[in-house]
Amino acid sequence: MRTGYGVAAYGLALAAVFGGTWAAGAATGTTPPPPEPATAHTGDGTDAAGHGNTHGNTQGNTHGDTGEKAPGAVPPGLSVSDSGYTLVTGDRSFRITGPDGKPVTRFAVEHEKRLHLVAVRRDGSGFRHVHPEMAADGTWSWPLRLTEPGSYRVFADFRPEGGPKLTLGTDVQVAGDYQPKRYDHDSRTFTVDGYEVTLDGTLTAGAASAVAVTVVKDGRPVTDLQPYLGARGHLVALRAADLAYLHVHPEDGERVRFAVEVPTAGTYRLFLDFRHNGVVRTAEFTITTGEGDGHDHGN
Ligand SMILES: [Cu+2]
Repeated sequence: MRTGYGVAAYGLALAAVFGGTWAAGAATGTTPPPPEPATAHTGDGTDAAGHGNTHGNTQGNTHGDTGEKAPGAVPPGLSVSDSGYTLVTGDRSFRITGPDGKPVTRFAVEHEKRLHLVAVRRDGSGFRHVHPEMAADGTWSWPLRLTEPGSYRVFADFRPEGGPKLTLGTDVQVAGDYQPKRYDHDSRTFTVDGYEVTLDGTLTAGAASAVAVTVVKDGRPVTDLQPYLGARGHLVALRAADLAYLHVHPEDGERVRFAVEVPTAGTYRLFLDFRHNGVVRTAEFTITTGEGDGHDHGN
């Protein structure tokens, strides 16, 4: 099953539907998954501001290239440099340099932002999704406060004006005693602030796989999830083995459904940003592809 909006990464398609009324209140902040400090994300500031009043259309968005990647193509997020563009990190700032070597200053707005910055620790914990500010010279502020020790993968998800959709990645180290978390078992239900979020479905490598999302609070289905950054849900899927990056968005419909296509068999960490009562929260899941993967394209 293919969907009409942009597909960011190697043919992964997502169709998520949050039924009910869309409200357009202001986003007041985000909450990271535990055990990250509750203040870590909301304190980033840049992520909390400016989302409320500029909800774009949620369909026909311009996120991502819709073209198919060739089989075996390297997925996004694994390289610090691609198509002449490079992610250059500095002291509490970063830049995207272009093919001419100069900082890029013009970015296309996608999902209401010129650049989406996502970070996750290499063990698959501590997911963040923030939106830094760019100075006129192309220098971006560094909005991440990474407090837990470890090695983090940081992704810059953007499209330079006139250029290709790109996700560049780099590693950032936080000194200290690193106690990696293990995600050995699939985890399809995540509870955050009383919201119980469940992913149902099977991921099959190389094929569109239906995944359904259910959000329940106080024993009742939540049917009035709000737009966030122009969509009713944002999903980042990371291949656990190497943190290859997939960023996908929902489309309208009566039920919360995803059609996810992952490139290879294996375990994926999935992070769903959703918004309700003006607050963005993240649910995280671990899903391993089902039987039959890796042999063919399923059907
Ligand atoms: Cu973003």
